[in-house]
Amino acid sequence: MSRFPKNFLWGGATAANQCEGAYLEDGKGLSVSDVMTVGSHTQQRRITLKMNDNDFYPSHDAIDHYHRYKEDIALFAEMGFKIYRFSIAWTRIYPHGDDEQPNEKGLEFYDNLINELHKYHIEPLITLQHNEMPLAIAVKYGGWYHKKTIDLYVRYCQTVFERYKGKVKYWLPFNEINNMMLPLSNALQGGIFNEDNCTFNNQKDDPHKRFNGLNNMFIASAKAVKIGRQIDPNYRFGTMICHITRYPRTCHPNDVFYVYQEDLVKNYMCADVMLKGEYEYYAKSYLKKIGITLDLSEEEKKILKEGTCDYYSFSYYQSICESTQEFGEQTSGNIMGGIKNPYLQVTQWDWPIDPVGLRYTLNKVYDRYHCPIMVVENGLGARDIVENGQIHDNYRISFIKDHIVEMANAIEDGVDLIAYTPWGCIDLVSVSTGEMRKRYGFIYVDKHDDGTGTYQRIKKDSFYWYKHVIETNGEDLEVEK
Ligand code: BGP
Repeated sequence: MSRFPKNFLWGGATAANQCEGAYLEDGKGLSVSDVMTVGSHTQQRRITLKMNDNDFYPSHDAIDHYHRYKEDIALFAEMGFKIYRFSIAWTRIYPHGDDEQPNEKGLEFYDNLINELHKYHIEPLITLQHNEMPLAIAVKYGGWYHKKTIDLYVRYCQTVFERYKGKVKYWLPFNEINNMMLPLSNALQGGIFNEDNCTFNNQKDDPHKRFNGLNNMFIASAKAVKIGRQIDPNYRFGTMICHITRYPRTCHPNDVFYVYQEDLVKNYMCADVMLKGEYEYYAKSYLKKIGITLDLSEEEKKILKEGTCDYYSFSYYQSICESTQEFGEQTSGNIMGGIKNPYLQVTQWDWPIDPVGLRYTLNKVYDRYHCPIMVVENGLGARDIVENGQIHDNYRISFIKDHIVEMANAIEDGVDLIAYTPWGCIDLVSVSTGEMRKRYGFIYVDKHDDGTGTYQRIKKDSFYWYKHVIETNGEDLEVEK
């Protein structure tokens, strides 16, 4: 008997800027991602604000999903997907953010995509901002720091909520909103460019702007949720948190308490605002400590309370260790790394592999919120080798298998886990490095870091394996081909 509930939503996840390409087609405007150059594990991506002829910008063509979505969705359907997480590129709907009318061609594209999903009974799960803010909003208004951006975002949401009414149930207002706790999210998420040229990991930071930008995102999310529910009472909204599970590196009480506070601020502060509708005591104390005053009126506080989310969703790739003491060896990770955990292996990109950390996280989160939970990103970024037209990615299978086992354990623990959408179910552009060679997919795409390739799609061994997992509702995790 499977430990997963009968209606468990198995699927996969992507984001428009990392897969669609067609970056100026059918009226689309430039997004903040369109000005990020390619990088690598050792060379940082640059954000150039004005595009240079000599630079390569991977989002421009990506994997050409814009023209190949039918083929891609047919492959997802063949694996048996019940749900597909994708993002709407804001710049296809309002190319500059403040255009008078929405761009009909952009709306049509997502009409077609959603209809294609319904053809195969796949539930859409839509992210409304996944690193796709119109660049024009960043340049003209200063991104999320400006209150005007709240209205522009809410108008964009209202447009798509009305257009796709009755066809969509699950929405995510923002991808990994808590990344705004870190300076590297200024440009890509906040649309806050404190300098013309910078690198992804090293941006000039003005914490006052960044935290007020985040505050404006909360208000925008709550307003959108309120309006969304009026448009279609069946809509369900979720948080999307980049959950970096943390362990104290030693059992020294100072380490334990330090990590406890880090965890509250970095992992829970944003979800608390979006699910409970207010800044918690520790969040107020933290902001005070770092000298931030929020521009948050009484009226806006009321809005936060009225527009809380229905479920908790998060990305989970790895855990980190932290300490108040100096430790030499470090590891990388999604958005941030930490002290090396001696008990864990790492991926080729130096991210620790920790399936039990997923069970631990699911339990902690459920204990706190008691609402349905979705794991909307998880997976292994690895180099794949094509041999005689085949990709034998047993390393990916074992990574995902181990995480599925721990999700099943968490369900047995009593956690209300309803969905699993592994990241990059089809190979796509990496956000941290801009590479193609860092592949997550069950489907290989013949596209390379320098932009060459045929775009041919090839089913990896993990494709057949995941299909079998879905067929058996997670009961049989052994390799089948
Ligand atoms: C998350 C982003 C995704 C995705 C993922 C993997 O932070 O939401 O867009 O890219 O990380 O990261 P990377 O692409 O850097 O391997």
